[in-house]
Amino acid sequence: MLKAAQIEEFHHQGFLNGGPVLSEDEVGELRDSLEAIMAKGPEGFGPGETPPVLFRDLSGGGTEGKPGPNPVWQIVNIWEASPAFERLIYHPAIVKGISQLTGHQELQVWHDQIQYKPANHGGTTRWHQDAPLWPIIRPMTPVSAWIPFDDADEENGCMWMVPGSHTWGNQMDYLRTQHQLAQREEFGRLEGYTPPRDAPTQQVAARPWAVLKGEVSFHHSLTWHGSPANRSPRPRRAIAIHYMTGEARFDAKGEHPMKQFVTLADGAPMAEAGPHFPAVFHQGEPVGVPARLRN
Ligand SMILES: O=C(O)CCC(=O)C(=O)O
Repeated sequence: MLKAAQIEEFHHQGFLNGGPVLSEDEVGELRDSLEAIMAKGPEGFGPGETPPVLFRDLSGGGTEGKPGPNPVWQIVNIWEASPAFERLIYHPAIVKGISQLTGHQELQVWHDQIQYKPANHGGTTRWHQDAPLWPIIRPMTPVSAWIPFDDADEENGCMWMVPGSHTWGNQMDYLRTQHQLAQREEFGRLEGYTPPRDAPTQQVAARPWAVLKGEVSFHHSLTWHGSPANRSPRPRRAIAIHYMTGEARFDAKGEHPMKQFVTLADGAPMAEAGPHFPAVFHQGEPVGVPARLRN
């Protein structure tokens, strides 16, 4: 359970460390499962296996389907390919935290995504906001959980955040003008933006956001965030789990890799979108891990 002061901090800053949620053993199990999937690679899934929805290098530096020299491996819906990750999306402390921060009693998974920055040459995740990248969901999905499987710090490419930026609206056009920021030394140098005059936060003060392995960090879907390159000898492995509230409706105009699984009419509740979007919180309680997945 999050305390009232933590919830207040989240609403003020747009992000929050919710504390440890995974034991060493649980982190170890998730790492093993992730490494097994990395070893298979995007093309390594056999006919009887369920692949993740996307498995690609996000850095943009590759050609002809090959990764670039500084990859950021993105695996979307690893939960569909790994029982350990499927258990994780139901984690009671995580879904309770999302419920407290959104004030919603019904929650579903929108999608998850691994971002894996390999040791020594991991790439950059450019400054962005999440919600504008999700145009098939209305209203905007409010809060995500981010859990690292390595201590994530400035050296291995932890996320950076801008406190208060979740109150400034959709600023993706501005953030795209800052996509040259890639390395740790320069990542905080956002320039040329003035927050709306009536916004509670008037400074653009980017800061590194270190999170220990097995802790959960929550961020609002409009909080400015990104993560610089990993030049350290340690990998930086993490998952973001993006949740939807019971308010979410399908917007058929937009495009998104998850759209292929939605067969709803425009404006229909995403609660009816089917098995790729599992319910994890119902009537104010965690749904719990399905029986077939219990150890
Ligand atoms: O893992 C990262 O560095 C970035 C994750 C991210 O962009 C997100 O959780 O929305």
